[in-house]
Amino acid sequence: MNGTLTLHGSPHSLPTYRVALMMRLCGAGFSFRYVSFQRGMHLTPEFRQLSRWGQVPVLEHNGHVLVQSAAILEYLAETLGCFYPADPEMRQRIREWLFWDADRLMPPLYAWYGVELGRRKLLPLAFDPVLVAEFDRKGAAALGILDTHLADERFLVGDAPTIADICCYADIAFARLGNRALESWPNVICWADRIEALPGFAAPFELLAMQDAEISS
Ligand SMILES: N[C@@H](CCC(=O)N[C@@H](CS)C(=O)NCC(=O)O)C(=O)O
Repeated sequence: MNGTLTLHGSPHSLPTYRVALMMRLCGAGFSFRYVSFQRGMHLTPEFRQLSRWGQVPVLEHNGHVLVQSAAILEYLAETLGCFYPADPEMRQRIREWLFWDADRLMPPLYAWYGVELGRRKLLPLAFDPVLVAEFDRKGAAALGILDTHLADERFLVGDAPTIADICCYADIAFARLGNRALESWPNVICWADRIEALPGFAAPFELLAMQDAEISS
């Protein structure tokens, strides 16, 4: 691969983690630029120029500026040639998982992390119990779908890990950081173990620090 990869994001950001994990599992070194929400770095004109919706993650590569973690995973899969089978049918199924994740899995599971940070007073967040019950209902429904699929499959698409697995796995990692044990979904736990056994795997805060860093392959 030509050119350097620069990831802008935060260790507390689930979508930042999935992009970092992808590069790590592909053995691609990258520079990390920490965007501190606490210091309002995502609101600065410099950052807004880079990220048109003002969100992390942003990946810079060879003059390209990429946003939206699932789209970044597709770009990296093509560019680095990993976790992406060539078969168009399989790519279609992978894309369907990426969209399903953004719609159904990531929102409630990431919300659990926010609830936990608020509960521990690490962030000034407080959620109405009705809202938390809704996160629980939606999270359980999505995990149930994942668990049923994984009852007979080792990975989400085909018999090897793809970007669909990396994308959805990040939600599991953050659900656990949100103090959810997930024992009601045993197939999800076994699948997560398989991802965690991949060479180069690193957990969110092992991979990214609260400061700029050069992360080697
Ligand atoms: N769908 C986006 C979600 C990105 C996202 O929600 N980023 C959050 C941090 S995890 C953010 O930048 N929030 C700041 C804001 O929206 O002002 C992706 O997958 O990249």
